[in-house]
Amino acid sequence: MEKTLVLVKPDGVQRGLIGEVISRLERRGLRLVAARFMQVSQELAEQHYAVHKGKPFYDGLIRYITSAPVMAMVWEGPNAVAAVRQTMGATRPTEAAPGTLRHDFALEVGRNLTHASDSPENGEKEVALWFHPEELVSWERATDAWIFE
Ligand code: IDP
Ligand code: MG
Repeated sequence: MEKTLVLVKPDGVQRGLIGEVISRLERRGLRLVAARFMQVSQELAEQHYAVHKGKPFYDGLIRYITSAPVMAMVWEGPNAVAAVRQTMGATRPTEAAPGTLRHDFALEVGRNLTHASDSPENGEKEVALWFHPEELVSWERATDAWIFE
C-alpha cells in the first residue's frame, strides 16, 4: 500500500489544527500508519529539506519547521501521495483550490500548515527518514473493504 509522510507544521500545531488535518485525512479514507508529536532538530530539518538548500527561502524554511513542535504522521492508501497532496492543496495557499486545507486555513506560502510527500519514491524515503520501521503499524480497518476496491 502506498505510504506518504504528512507533517502538521508548527503553524498548524500552534493554531490548533492537528485535529482538522487528521479529520480530513480520515474522512478521505486514508489509513493512519504512524504518528509522533515532536520537536524537529536542526539536523532532521536540513535532511528533510535538503532539496531546497540554496534557495532564497531555505533559511526561513528551516527556522519555520524547527520553531515549534510538529505532528509527524504516515498515512497509506491507494494513490496516497496524490490523494493527500490534493487534500492539502497547492503549495501557495492563494493558488490552492477552495475546499483544500491550504485554501481554507492559510494565506502565505511560508505558513502553509502541512507537508506531504510529492512522489511515491519520496514517500518511502521520507517515511524512512522520520520513522523507525517498528513504529509503522500494519493493521486492517473494519471499513477497508468499503474504501479500498
Ligand atoms: P510543498 O510543501 O507543497 O511540497 P515545496 O516546493 O516542496 O512545497 O516547498 C517546501 C516548503 O517550502 C513549502 O511547503 C513552503 O513551506 C516553503 N516554501 C516554498 N516556496 C517558498 C517561498 O517562495 N517562500 C517561502 N517559503 C516557501
Ligand atoms: Mg515538497
